[in-house]
Amino acid sequence: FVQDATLAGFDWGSYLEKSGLLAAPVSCFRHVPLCAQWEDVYVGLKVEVLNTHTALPSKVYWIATVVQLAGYKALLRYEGFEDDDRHDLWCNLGTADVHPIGWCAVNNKPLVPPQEVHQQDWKSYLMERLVGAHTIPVDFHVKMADSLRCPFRQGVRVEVVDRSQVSRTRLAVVDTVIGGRLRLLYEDAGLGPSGEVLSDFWCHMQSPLVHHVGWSETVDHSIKETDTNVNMGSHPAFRRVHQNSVPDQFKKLRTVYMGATFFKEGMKIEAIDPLNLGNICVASVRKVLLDGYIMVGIDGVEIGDGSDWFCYHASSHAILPVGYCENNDIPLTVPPGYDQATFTWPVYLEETGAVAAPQRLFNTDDVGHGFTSGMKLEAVDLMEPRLVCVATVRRCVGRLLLLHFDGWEPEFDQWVDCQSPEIYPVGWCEITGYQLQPPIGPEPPQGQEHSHASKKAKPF
Ligand code: MLZ
Repeated sequence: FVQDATLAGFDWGSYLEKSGLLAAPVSCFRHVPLCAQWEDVYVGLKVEVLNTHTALPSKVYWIATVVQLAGYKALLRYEGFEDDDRHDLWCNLGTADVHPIGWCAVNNKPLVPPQEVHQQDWKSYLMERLVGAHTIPVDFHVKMADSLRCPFRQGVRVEVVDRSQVSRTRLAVVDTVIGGRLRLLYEDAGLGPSGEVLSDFWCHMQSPLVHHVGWSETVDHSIKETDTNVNMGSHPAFRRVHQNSVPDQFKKLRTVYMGATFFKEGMKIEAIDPLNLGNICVASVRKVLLDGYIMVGIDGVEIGDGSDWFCYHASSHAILPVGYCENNDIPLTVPPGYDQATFTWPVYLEETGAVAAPQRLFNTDDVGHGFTSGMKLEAVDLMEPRLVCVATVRRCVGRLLLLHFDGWEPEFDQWVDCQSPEIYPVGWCEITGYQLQPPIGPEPPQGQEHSHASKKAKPF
């Protein structure tokens, strides 16, 4: 079920107009291009933009005002149309021919008003309109280009979670990089009859699931031994000289003190189920690794051999103190045999003879992220991490966001961290050239759900 939004006729501008024009601002996403510049981007800015209302054969420009912002998208109104919104156009500020005021003069480009606008004395009209007007920063596009640079190339080796067994990592090689998102090929994934890779994994370079070569050994995490009988040599990503990734290429996690008061094996917690990201479950610390990492198992559904444990860092948003769901009005997924309505932590702890992990070990700091429910964005479906989809923030609880994929059943909803590198502003796919998955089914997104979803794919 993979689609290309542009080919499918999806257009963010008209979609937003139908759904209430609310989108998360670029400044909410710390890992994306222009995040730091975005405090200088607001409604009322004036820019010079390609004039599409002209019969002239050559490129000409005209001045326009930002009348609406939605992620990277700006709704622009050409100077001279005053209150007439019929010619407004959505532009992507990261890609389009949009420039600061003065750019045409400096670059010798003609400023020509739209045909429909009749005004004799443009010079004095503009002078009057431009006095005191603000424009986008001069280095906007330079900053854009800078931030799209990425320390990963085809052929770089990493350690990444093994999608066929989530408790271990596996060596993989970068095949493709788009917008900082990596397509990773496991070193022993195997090739099909026509040379296609049988198993791959996508994640952002800042994802907590990807690490430098040697990481697993360093923190005492299990890693799959590469099956040397599988030869990937005929694939382009493997023909390159392999270059091992190093710690500097990855995001530094906050250092945690692991003294006598750290997580201990057997302690109870609440945790996001890595295979059902919409569920927060009763869970246990199964093993304490090094450098602040722990292995977590979901109570009552574990296979028993540890192969379904999942590694979370102590600073992860995905592990929560006992009582978190109750305090925040989130339905807690309880172990089989328990009833959500009657489950209580004190009784459960007593029955299992376990203790709750102390509250202070968790990173539940409210970070003041700026997301609110109803905001649209582009978000990775982490169960199928190649897909970046049209999504809506459904709830905000502390640093957690519950994301809904437009057009899909609520079963597909996922809890993510507000600083997840796998969520992007509206228009990010257009800028990076990543394929966007449009909402499925007919358009109207106004709150109501449709029922076109197929069954949830598991695992991943
Ligand atoms: N194979 C899956 C794709 C689901 C993608 C959902 N993205 C929100 C299915 O069709 O069930």
